[in-house]
Amino acid sequence: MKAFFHKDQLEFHPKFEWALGNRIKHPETTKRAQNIFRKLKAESWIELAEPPKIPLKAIRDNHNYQLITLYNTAMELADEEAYYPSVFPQRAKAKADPTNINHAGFFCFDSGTPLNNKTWQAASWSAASSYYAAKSVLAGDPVSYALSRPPGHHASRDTYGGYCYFNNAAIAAKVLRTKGRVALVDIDFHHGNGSQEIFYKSDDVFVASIHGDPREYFPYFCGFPSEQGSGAGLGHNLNVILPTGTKWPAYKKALRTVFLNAVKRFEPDFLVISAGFDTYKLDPIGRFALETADYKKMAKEFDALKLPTVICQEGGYFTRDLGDNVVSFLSGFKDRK
Ligand code: Q9C
Ligand code: ZN
Repeated sequence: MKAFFHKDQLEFHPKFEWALGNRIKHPETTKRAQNIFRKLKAESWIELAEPPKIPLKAIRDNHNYQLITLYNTAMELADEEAYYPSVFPQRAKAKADPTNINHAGFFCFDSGTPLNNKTWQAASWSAASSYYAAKSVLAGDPVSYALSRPPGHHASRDTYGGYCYFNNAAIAAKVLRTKGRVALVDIDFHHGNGSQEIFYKSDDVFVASIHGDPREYFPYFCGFPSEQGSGAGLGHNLNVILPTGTKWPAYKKALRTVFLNAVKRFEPDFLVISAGFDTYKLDPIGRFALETADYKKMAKEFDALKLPTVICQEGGYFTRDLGDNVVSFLSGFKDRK
């Protein structure tokens, strides 16, 4: 199985985030990616591959040029400087100017997702990892993994937040959709609001997310079962909420009876998995209670669909066990090749 990762994804070091007025250490560290990389390297059946540069068009297919311009504006920040917007215009009259870093708040929806002079570099290489993972699947690989860090599922066409800048899974889904119907399933602890928004009106991409209750957890404002898509996309969006503390037996039950049944009914040709591991029992942010071995069991449920599959890394913040959790998950697809 190929695993895509580019070293420059490590150049970005968010230092802190604001959590209810407190300055806390940023959970989305380079150590996360390094831990995953080290564990992948130890597995002989995993082939690490460095992606080439992503064509700008592949980013622009998913994101407004203003968002790209903003990240390029941030490249002019001094080393060690980071921009955290503190003004988030609501229904403002003035037009946003993404060449002015002080307008970042127009595109940003939280206080945990800083911009600095390396954001563009890391985020575009992260997008490249998932873009080429999707390309490899189109070229015949049954399953590919993208070590996409920074993560992506909270980023929409023109907004960033939740540690996400470009929606890596959506970029992969758009590559695959040129050749058929795509199911994008999101198993991160948090609702994948960006992916939902990007494909909300699409009838050829089914988006399903299984997550903690948004009334209690990020992103708070979406991820409810009533959000089912609109226009041609009506019925092609699914949100499943599980209670705090959920363990594998209850997770599996929801996965089989609701989640996977809906995916099968859609009859997809390809599968994209937004794979977050903040559902882990020791995760400092997520509040489910899955164990390392559960990720292999979960992967086998997806593997049984027998679809060409792209797996994109999302969250997971208990760094010590993150790589083990990723390898456990990927091993559930091992029999296919
Ligand atoms: N003090 C992903 O998992 N804020 N993003 C949490 C914790 C945002 C998580 C606050 C969590 C975003 C990709
Ligand atoms: Zn998450």
